Amino acid sequence: MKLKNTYYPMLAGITILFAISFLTYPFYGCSDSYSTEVSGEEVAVLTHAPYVPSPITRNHPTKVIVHLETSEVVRELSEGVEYTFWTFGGEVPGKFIRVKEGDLVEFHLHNHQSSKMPHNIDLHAVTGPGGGAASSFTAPGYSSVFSFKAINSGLYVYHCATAPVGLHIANGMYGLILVEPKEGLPKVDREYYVMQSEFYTDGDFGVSGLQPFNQQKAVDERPSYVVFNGSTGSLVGEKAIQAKVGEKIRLFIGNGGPNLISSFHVIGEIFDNVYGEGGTKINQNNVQTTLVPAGGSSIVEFKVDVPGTLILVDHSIFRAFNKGAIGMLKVSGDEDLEIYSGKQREEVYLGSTNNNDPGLLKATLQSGASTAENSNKKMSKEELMAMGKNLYTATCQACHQVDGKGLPNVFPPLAQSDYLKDKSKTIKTVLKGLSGEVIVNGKKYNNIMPPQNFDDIQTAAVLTYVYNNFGNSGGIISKEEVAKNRK
Ligand code: HEC
Ligand SMILES: [Cu+2]
Repeated sequence: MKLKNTYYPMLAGITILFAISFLTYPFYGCSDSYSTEVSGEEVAVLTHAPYVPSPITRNHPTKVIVHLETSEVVRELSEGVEYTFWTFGGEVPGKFIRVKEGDLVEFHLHNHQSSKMPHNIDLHAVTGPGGGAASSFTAPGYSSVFSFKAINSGLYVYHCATAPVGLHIANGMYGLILVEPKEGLPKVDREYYVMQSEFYTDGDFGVSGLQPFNQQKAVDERPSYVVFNGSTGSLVGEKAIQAKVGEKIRLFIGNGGPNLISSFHVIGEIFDNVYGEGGTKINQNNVQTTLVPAGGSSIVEFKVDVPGTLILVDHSIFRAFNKGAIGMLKVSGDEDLEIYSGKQREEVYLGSTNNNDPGLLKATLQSGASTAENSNKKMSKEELMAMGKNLYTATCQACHQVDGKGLPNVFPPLAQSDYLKDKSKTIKTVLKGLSGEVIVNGKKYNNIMPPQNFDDIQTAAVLTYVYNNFGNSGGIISKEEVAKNRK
């Protein structure tokens, strides 16, 4: 009798267990059941952005030993602009850490002996005081060790939380830790790590030299730079991330802040899946722009269907084009003309608005458009310059910038550009546009400048303006010279 009483609940228990594993089996999509017991030990392999450690294939939690070193280093924030970054792993953002739900993480935080500051680490994946910060305060030349169990899966930001916290974060101390759910994430072809953040420098965007941190700008939330992966060109040109047509891509996106929220968008692509705020559930399909909070993350997945360069931006768009928040994903492979045709034709369009609309006339005049009067009379250099200035402001400036210095890797400079030595080539560039590879002052560009719909006098005016500004050689481009190059 007694025996029966004890066996009965056990049997019931076994039945329930069986039912649970049967129910969950199809969702996990793998035949190996996941053990919950921690066994074995391994040392985590960490990666620098934009790379991500490989998916974890083991079917049991383990003890994972993580070694991460803080150091203070001078590196380029932008072309010709240096900054003293405080880092996790020698670069910004910090190294990517990948563990699995249920893992027991033994964390070794090392502070390089050359550091001037103590540092610690707050991992948002940790359940416990300060996310680990309370146990990891580490002076230069020391190490701290603490352990935590990765109870919750998800994509988490980690950062330094040593006072003054704002300063440690503003100087680059953040990164991502992925706690894979025990069933793993769905298989994709490529995974990349992209982390946005801002920098508050004394000099405005592009001012060269070693730039100190500016406390007032940080408090006012007025950054000079908003970047992906720690510098303006980190995902541009030869450093662009790559994919092939037909592949599924997963981006682990983080935002170190310290202040701004990112409206993360990929120009020319739609996110098939979004794991909102870096949680483990796909909570949206077919998303154009996903919000990434400061100190937060997002995971997006998409299939690339056609070749070309996709542009990663913060869609708070002046950050992208004027503060650096721009990156590239280059997709190679065969065209699919049904999904995207490319330009099919170009034809003359005469406009549907009334050409006598006073607003239209005013805008035309203001933009420096030539009039019949102008194109017949001989204009003085001053008149050319005035007209050219209007034209430059209304068109060229959008790409080549107010100071004529262009944007690194995207728009070449007109300021002291060696390209301008060849006047005929320069005139043709404005008349006919320019595309394909071009080298300006030793730097490679491969972009498109559309032809400018200017007549001879306008072209002469804007180029005279360019030649007499931005530290260029001076001189006059005459409308006769333009006419000769038009053909
Ligand atoms: C929509 C953006 C855009 C606009 C507007 C634009 N450009 Fe460009 N420009 C470019 C790009 C991009 C290139 C480089 C093309 C390449 O990579 O093949 C370029 C190249 C040039 C070059 C040769 C390279 C160099 O830097 O010296 C000149 C000269 C030039 N542009 C002048 C002008 C002038 C003058 C205007 C205004 C009338 C203008 N551009 C308007 C984008 C633009
Ligand atoms: Cu720190």
